[in-house]
Amino acid sequence: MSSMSKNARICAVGSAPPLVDKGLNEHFDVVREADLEVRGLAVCGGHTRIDGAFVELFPKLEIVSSFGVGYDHVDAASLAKRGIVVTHTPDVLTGEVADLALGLLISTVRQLPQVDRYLREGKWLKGAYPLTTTLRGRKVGILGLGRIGKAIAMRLEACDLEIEYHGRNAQPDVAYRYHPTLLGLAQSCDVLMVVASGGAETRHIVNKEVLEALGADGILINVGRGTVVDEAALIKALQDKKILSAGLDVFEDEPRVPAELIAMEHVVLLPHVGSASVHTRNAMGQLVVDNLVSWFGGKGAITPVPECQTLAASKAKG
Ligand code: 8YV
Repeated sequence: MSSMSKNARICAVGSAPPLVDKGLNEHFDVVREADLEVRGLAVCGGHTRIDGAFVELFPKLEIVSSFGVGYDHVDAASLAKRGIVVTHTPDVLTGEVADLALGLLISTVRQLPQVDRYLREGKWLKGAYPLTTTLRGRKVGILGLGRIGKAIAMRLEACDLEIEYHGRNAQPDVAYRYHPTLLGLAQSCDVLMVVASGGAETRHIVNKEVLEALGADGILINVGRGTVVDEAALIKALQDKKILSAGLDVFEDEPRVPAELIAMEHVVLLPHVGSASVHTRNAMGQLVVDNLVSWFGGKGAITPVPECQTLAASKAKG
């Protein structure tokens, strides 16, 4: 790496995985506290909101390299206005999260964790596990047909399932039926697969009305962000049997999960593990480092977030 980047001071925010720590230390002068000379942030997890007020602590800041494809903890629009580029880690986790989403759907419908517990508790010796509901004949509504949504759709097609979707816009190159409203999608489907990203725009859009529209056989799967679903409304819908079940990898106030959900035997709950394989987390971590290395090597950002793409292109030095 050029001496140019070794001279750049980077502040590591949150708990960086070992590979990120190693990469940062190899290429940069790394600190853990705000410092007037910091030119880049490496943001890995944690609950710090990276907004205009936070970046005032770093007057020389040029780039924020964030771990994860979702970046609802970063106010990218306001940072872009200040001339700070934000990057994230798309693509490298797409297949992993899509695999998990399919697994979670099958686990929820066929009750795999419950069936596993049944065997371990010795109950099979006394009789067969009760018959479950099925994936056969179901129609899946995808909320958020981006990179991950499309990878999930591809897997659902292989499962011979009908697919429809809702998002900001209809996508002309996509053959699945588009619903201009989320309620319309929920009325038409009996599985709602939430892949949408977080933030003010999507907060609680999956509400009581949407959940009830799925019907008594309805299944909610969420691998996007917990804030997209009104969790209190979901708990009520499950308790009142307005929907059948839910498979959740994300929650409103992680890592806190409501006791009401934990008490429900018929839901499947995962601790936000969508991208959590060694392979994929390493690829994500490498991209956090690579964005900084590329930037301070004068080659621009590799994966700027959409709000910063114009800025990143105009600032690319090489
Ligand atoms: C990560 C995710 O677990 O990429 C995302 O947006 O939600 C997950 O892949 C998370 O970002 C790690 O903090």
